[in-house]
Amino acid sequence: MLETPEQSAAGRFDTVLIANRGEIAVRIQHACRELGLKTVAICSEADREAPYGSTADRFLCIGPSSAAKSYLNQDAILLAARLAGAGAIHPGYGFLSENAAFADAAEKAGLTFIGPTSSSIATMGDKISAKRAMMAAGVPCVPGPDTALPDDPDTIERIALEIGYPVIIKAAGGGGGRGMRVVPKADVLHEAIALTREEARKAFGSPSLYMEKFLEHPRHIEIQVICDDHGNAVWLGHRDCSMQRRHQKVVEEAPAAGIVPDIIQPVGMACVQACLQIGYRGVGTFEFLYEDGAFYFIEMNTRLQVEHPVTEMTSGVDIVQAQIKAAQGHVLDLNQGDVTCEGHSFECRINAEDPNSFLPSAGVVTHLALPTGPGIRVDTHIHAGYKVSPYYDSLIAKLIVHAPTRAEAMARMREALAGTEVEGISTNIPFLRALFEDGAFAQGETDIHYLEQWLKLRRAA
Ligand code: MV4
Repeated sequence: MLETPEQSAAGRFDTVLIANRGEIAVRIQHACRELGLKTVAICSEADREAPYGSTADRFLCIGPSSAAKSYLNQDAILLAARLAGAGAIHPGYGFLSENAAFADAAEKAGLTFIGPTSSSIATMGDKISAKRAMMAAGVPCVPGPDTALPDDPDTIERIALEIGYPVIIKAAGGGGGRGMRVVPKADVLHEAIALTREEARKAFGSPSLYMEKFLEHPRHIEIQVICDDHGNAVWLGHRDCSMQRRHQKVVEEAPAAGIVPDIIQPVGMACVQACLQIGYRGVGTFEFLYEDGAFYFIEMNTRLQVEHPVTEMTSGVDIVQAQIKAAQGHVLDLNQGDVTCEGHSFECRINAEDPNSFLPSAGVVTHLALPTGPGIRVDTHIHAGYKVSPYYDSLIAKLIVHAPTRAEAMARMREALAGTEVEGISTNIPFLRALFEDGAFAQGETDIHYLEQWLKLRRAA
C-alpha cells in the first residue's frame, strides 16, 4: 500500500482489539466494521456467553470474572492483542481507558492506543497539571492557584482568604468526585486539609492537594472535542450532565438547556485552542461548572464518554469512527464551520439496580422490549435471557432520543421509556419515567444537586 501524507505508518492497522465489555464493546465493533476494520473481542469468564463475542472476528477469554484479573489485566490484554494479530487497542471507557502506563505499554508493544498520547493522559490525570495547562491556554478555570498547596499553615490560610470561603480542597490524583472536601469557614481549614491529604495518600498514592472556590449551585456542562495528529481540532458541541446521583450521571442532554451559542462559543474555541497548544489527539471532554452565566473548567477526560451519543445525535458526527480515524493518522475531515447543532437529544442510562438501595441487581433478564421509532436509538448489549453479572457496572442500556426541540425530545423520551420493558431484574426505569414528568426538569431549571434533592423528596412522599 502506498503511504499517503494523510496516514503515517505508525497509525496503520487493520485489526482492533476492544479492551472492554458491555454496550461500549458493541458500539466500538459497529464503528470498526463500518470502517472496514476487523475486531478482536475479549472477555472475562463471567462474559463468555456475551453476544458481543460472537459478532467479533475473534473472541478471547483473558481471565477470571474479577475485573482486576481480566479487563484491568494489562499483560493479558497485550498478550491477547499479539496472539490475535491486532494492530490497535480501543480501551472504551472506564477500565484502562485513562491509564497512561497502559497507553505507553501498548505503544511500546507496537500497538496503536486509540486515544491521546500517554503524556496527555498523564497531564490530565494530575488535576493540578491539567488546570495549569488550561490556564496557560486561556480556558476559564475555577478561582484558585494552579499549584499544589504548600505545607505552611499561614500561606494556606492566606490562599483561602484570597479565594474567599467556602473553598474546596481537592486531591491532584482525584477526579470524578473522589478525594475532595468542602471547607465552609476558616476554623475547619487545617483539619479538612489533613483529612483530605491522608485520604489522597491512601487512595491515589500522592498527598498532593489544591484549593478552589467552592461553587454552591453549578450545572455540569461539558464540551466534546476531536483532534487529529496534524494540528486540527474542533469542538462538537456541549452537553448538560447535571442530572447525577453520587457522581453517577443518570440523564444527559445536548445541547444544554438555555445556554445560547453566543456564550458557549468562546468557551468551545478556548478548548480547541488548548487542544492545539498541548498537542492533543483523538476525542476528549472538557468538564465545566456553569454558575451565574460563567464557565469554570474543572477536569478534562481523555477518553470516549458514556454520553457521547447525545453529541452524535446533534452534530451528526460518528464520534467513535472519528476517534479511530484520528488514531490511524487521518487528517480530520471536518472544519469548525462544518460543525452544526441540530435539534435536541437526551440519553437515559438504564441501570440494573434496586430502586431503593441503588445496589446492583444481578440476574437473568426474563423479558425485554426495546422501543423503536423515529429519533430513538438504543445502545445495549443485552437480550432476553441475558444474565446480568454482579461483577461490573450496572449499566445495561442507553436510551437515546433526538427531536427538533427540547420539549419534543422530552416527549419522545417519555414515549421511548413507555416502550421499554425489562423483567427478571430491577431497573431504574420507573424512576426515569417519573423524572421525565418533573416540571422543573422540563423547564431546564436544574443543577448538580437537583436529582439528589428530588429523590429525597420523592422518598418522603
Ligand atoms: C467542584 C464543585 C464545586 N466547586 N469544584 C465533583 C466531581 C468532580 N469532577 C468535581 N466535582 C465538583 N467540583 C468546585 N470548585 C462541585 C463538584 C461536584 C459536582 C460536579 C459535577 C457534577 C456533579 C457534582 C456533584 C457534587 C459536587
